[in-house]
Amino acid sequence: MTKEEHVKHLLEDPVYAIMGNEELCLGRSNMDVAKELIAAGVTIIQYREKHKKWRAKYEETKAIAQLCHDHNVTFIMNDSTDLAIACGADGIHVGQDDAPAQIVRQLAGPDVFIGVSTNTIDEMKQALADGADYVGFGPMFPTQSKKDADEVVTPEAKAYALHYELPVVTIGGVSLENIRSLYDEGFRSFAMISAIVGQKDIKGAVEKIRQTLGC
Ligand code: 3NM
Repeated sequence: MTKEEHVKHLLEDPVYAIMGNEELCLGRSNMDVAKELIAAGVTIIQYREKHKKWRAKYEETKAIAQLCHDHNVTFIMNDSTDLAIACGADGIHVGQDDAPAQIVRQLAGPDVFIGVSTNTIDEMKQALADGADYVGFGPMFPTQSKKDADEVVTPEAKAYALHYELPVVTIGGVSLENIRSLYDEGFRSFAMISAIVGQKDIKGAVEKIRQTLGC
C-alpha cells in the first residue's frame, strides 16, 4: 500500500486499534489479537509492546505485518524505527521522547507513514514542521492504560487540533460511552486500547463503536 492509502484509512475509518502489552489484551497473544482485529474489519493497527525484548518483538511483528499486508491493513510500529524497518511496518508512531519525525523520515524513507504523539499546540506545530503525516492527540480523558500519560488536553489545544493541517487521531480514555461526544465536537479518528483489545469480544466492541458513530 502507498502512503496515500494509509492516509485514506485514517481519514475514512474512525477506528485505530492499538495492541500489545498482553496484560492490556486480557492475556491473549499479540498474534491472536491481530487476527481478531482483522476479523473485526479494523484497517489500522498499531503495535505497542513495552515488555518484550527486540528479538521477540521482531519475530512477532514480522508475522503480524505480513498478516496485515495480506488483508490491506495499515500496520504501525510504536517507538522503534529499527524494528519498524526490520519487520516491514507501514508506519511508525513516535512519542515526544522518541526520535523526532524528521529523523525517523531520514532513517525510514519518504514512503513511511509517520505519526507523532502530541498534547499541546507547540507539539502539534513541531510535528508538522518535522514532516509527520498525522498526530496522535491526547489524552482526551484520564486513562489507565498509560501510566505516564500527560494531563488531559486543554480546551485551547482541542480547538487548535480541530483546525490543524494534518489528520488528528484522538487518544486516551476514549470509550464506547464518550466517543460520540468527541465525534460531535468534530474529531473523526479515535485510537483505543481498552475499549477494543481490552474487551473480551473484540469484534462486538468494534461493531458497537461503529454503530455509535454511525459509520
Ligand atoms: N497514548 P486507552 S494515552 C498509548 O495521550 C496512549 O498520548 C496516550 O489507552 C497519549 O484507550 C494512551 O485504554 C493510552 O485509554 C490509551
